Amino acid sequence: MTTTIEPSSTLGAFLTQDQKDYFKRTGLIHFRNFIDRETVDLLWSACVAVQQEWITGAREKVNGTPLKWGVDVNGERIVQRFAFANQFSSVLAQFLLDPRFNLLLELVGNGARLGVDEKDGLVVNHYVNSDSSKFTRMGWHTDSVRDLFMGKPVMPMLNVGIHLDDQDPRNGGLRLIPGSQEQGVWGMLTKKLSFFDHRADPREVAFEIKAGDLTVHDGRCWHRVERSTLVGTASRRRVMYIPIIAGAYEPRGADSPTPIYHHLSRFIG
Ligand SMILES: O=C(O)CCC(=O)C(=O)O
Ligand SMILES: [Fe+2]
Repeated sequence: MTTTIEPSSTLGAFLTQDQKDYFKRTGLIHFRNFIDRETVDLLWSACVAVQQEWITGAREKVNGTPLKWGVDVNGERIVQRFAFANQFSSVLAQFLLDPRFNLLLELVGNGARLGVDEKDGLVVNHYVNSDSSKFTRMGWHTDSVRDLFMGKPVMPMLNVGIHLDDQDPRNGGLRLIPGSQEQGVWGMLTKKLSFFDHRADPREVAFEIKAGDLTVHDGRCWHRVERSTLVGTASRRRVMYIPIIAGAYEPRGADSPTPIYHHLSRFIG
């Protein structure tokens, strides 16, 4: 049985030494109740409004990043992976101004910032198990390997997850190998076949998630999303990610090219 990690003590006005040490050692941290259920609903409504705009405009990409389209349990078209959602919604943009995000910058150090217009901006993943849904899981990968695929050096990067659904780890959800942020570039390229390998790993841990929780993981850690054992609405899992980035400022815009690995992702699911 996969170990479920314990949530951290509450995120207060500053990160405690214990919280910082834990993150440094494991490459992950889980905070309960970052936002309340009302805010969860508000954020999701904002996502739905963005989705509606993209349906109307038949949008395929944002700033070069392809959107992942799918079909919900009721047959309606949905976006299963949003990119730069914050650039289409003042509610989402405002949310990212919450000063508590700044506390997390310290986990990276000098020059760290929220990637509101870099990488893929605010990503929203919407997993659901249905006959026609294509997005139900994600294979092992490190987020930092995307830098390598783009021919860039690996820069410090964290991924901050804001969870919009409860997730009982016995049914699926995020899996991560603690400590794997130490592996170096060679490990990222050779230890697993990125995005294709879905097999459980004896070292992986799971998360007992409540809607409104926040997780942070180091971009160099191996992680994956296990497909829900449930089907239909009960399998729904929605989570937003905003990166924390350091190094050269590299905003993306309407003319940005599509990263090559997105062409690859058509073949995997
Ligand atoms: O859905 C998740 O919790 C993880 C998603 C992920 O790893 C990614 O989008 O890179
Ligand atoms: Fe990831």
